[in-house]
Amino acid sequence: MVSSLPTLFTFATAASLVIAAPQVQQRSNTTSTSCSTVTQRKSWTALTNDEKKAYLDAELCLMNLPATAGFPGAQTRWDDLQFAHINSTNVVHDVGGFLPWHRLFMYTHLNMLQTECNYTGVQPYWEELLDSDNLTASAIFDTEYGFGGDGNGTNECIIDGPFANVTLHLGPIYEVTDHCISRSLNSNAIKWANQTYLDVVFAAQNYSAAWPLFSSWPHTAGHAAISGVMLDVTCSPGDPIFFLHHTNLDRLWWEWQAQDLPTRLTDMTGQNVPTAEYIAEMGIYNVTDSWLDYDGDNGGNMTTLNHTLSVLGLVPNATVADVMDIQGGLLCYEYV
Ligand SMILES: [Cu+2]
Repeated sequence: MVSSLPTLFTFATAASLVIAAPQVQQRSNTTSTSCSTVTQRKSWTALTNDEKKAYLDAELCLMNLPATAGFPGAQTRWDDLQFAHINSTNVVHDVGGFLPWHRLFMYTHLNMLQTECNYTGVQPYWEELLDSDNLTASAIFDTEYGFGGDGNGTNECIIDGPFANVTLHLGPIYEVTDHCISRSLNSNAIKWANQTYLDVVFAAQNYSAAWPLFSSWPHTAGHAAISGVMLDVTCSPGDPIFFLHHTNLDRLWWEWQAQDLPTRLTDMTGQNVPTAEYIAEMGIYNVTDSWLDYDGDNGGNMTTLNHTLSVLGLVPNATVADVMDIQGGLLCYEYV
């Protein structure tokens, strides 16, 4: 038996909203290429220490590169990446495009590591299932070959590992403030990543049934288990664990898709606008009509394969169709 759906994220409503409402960009056609060299994505625990170090160093590189996108409040490339999530929050969560957008966001992050920080390794994921009985023993918290451990003190700042001295500039929510990477490990929340919940998710027969389950259980698990910055619905990419967590979610979605190919390469649906309840609970902006005019779904509130996915120009806009297949051309990877 599984318990009822957990609340996705909880936090106080932002006192001041200083970041502009979502920017929209015209879609630029993605050049279609074929997938010939398939790259691998591996569990963090499958990397050698040297490979782990290379990934952690590349993340630090992005955190130290100056911002170039012109986003308000962003000082570093890490901030630029985080801003694309912050400013997209209300159109990429609690919607059908949730999984496709985050798939493109994982691609964006890896692309920045490769092109701006000379990273040549694989994208790792956090295999949360394996840590669902013993969160604090996870290898991802290693202080040398991992992301450091729990937060400490009233601000819950992390105090060890490669990112202990990192200053984030965006957040909480839509605010612009300097703050640390905070965590508050929650061993109860990681249970939503366990086999009991995965079995329910994988039993879903279509995307309509599956996406809310992915969102509620394996998705919430990692965010709430790490907590702190990771529990901030807009700013969670400030903690580099975000990218291991969402790559794992992407892996799970792909495994679900792979259970019924090719049908699930085109199975897309869901609302384009989060529920009013979700918007109020999260304290995020309402979605404007201009978004619905622009998003590729002809003004309707149902996500289609034509739906536009934007990371605000960090990589060219794509459509949902462009990311349905992880070896479709734009994307070219496999999970091992
Ligand atoms: Cu997100």
